[in-house]
Formats: sequence, structure tokens, C-alpha cells
Amino acid sequence: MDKELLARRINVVVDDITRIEVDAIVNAANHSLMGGGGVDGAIHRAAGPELKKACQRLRDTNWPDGLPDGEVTLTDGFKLSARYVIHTVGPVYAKTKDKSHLLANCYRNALTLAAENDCRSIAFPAVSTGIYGYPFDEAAKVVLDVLAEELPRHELDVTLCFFSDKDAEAFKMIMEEAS
Ligand code: AR6
Repeated sequence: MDKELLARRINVVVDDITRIEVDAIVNAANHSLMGGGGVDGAIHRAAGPELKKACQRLRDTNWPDGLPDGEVTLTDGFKLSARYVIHTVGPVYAKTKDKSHLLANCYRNALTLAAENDCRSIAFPAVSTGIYGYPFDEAAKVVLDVLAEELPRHELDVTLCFFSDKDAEAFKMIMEEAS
């Protein structure tokens, strides 16, 4: 893994992702796309009711059965300063089943969709590590692997937005230790 590339290309911040000024923020949504708790709830509250209406339109058209794990779909950001919200569904953690490829798909597909929509910057929350129970350190390694693979393909400025100093410090440590 190219540690220098990662250190150069990833901004690690502690913030509320709804306040970040980037072209696209990623939402850790659920299959329904109708909002929920955690970062999903915060994004829906900050974007206003138009976001839910846009998500409903996506359900009615592109995703009648809901958004599958690892997939992404895009709406406007409405009242957010971000132009777009890229909704993704992380896997629910299960000890007995390796779902790391699904978590990697969230990040990979979000970067691709952002680039296709002419975004220059994107911010991610720590997908799946809250209500969906993915152990933070395991998730961080998946994220670092996928970013090491994908960043050379993109010119996007990537922010990883953590909700606590503890998470941001843990992530930086794992990035430092990555080989
Ligand atoms: N800004 C940045 N990060 C945040 C914010 C925020 N405003 N709020 C929470 N986090 P979670 P998941 C962090 O649970 O595990 C929802 O109900 C949080 O501390 O939001 O993918 C959905 O509808 C954690 O580190 O997402 C789904 O049902 C990270 O965001 C389910 O939760 C992810 O935590 C998705 O669960």
C-alpha cells in the first residue's frame, strides 16, 4: 500500500458531515432510502424534506426493491452546502460472514459516481461502523485498501469525516501502521 499517496490524498477530519463544504457527501443509508438514525438522520434533517421526496422518486424509478448493499445512488443536496448526496448502504456486520467486499463497494462506487457527476471533492462518514456494527478497525483497513486502489484513478479530493476525535485518531494510527 502506498502510504504516502494515502497521506497526501486523504483529509481526515472530525466534524458533522452535514457542515462540510464539498461537492458530494456520502450518506450511510439503509435499503429503504427513507432516512433513519445516525448520519442518515442528520443528513435528512439538514437537507430538508426535499431530500426524502427525491429518495422516494429514486425508489419509484431506479430502485423499486430498495438499494442493495454496496450500491450507490445520487440526489441533490438541497439545503446542504454539498451539491450532491451519494446514498450508499453499508453491510450489517456479521461475525460469521465476510462482507468486506460490500463495504469496499460502497467507497469504490461512490468515488466513481462522484467522478461521473464532475465532482472534485467528496466526504465520507465511517460507513457501517455505527448502527450496522462493523468493528471500526476492520472497517478502516477495508477503506484504506480500497482508497489505495482507487485514488490513482481519480482526481477527487477525499475527506474522511469522523464524528469523534477517538475515531479520527484510531484511523490515523491504522493508516500509519498500514503496510
Ligand atoms: N457526521 C459524521 N458522522 C456521523 C454523524 C454526522 N452527523 N452522525 C453519526 N456519524 P451510522 P451505519 C457517524 O449508524 O453504521 C441509520 O439508521 C457515527 O458515529 O450513522 O452505516 C441508517 O438509516 C458512525 O461512526 O451508520 C441505517 O439504518 C458513522 O457515522 C443505519 O443507520 C456511521 O454510523 C446505517 O448504519
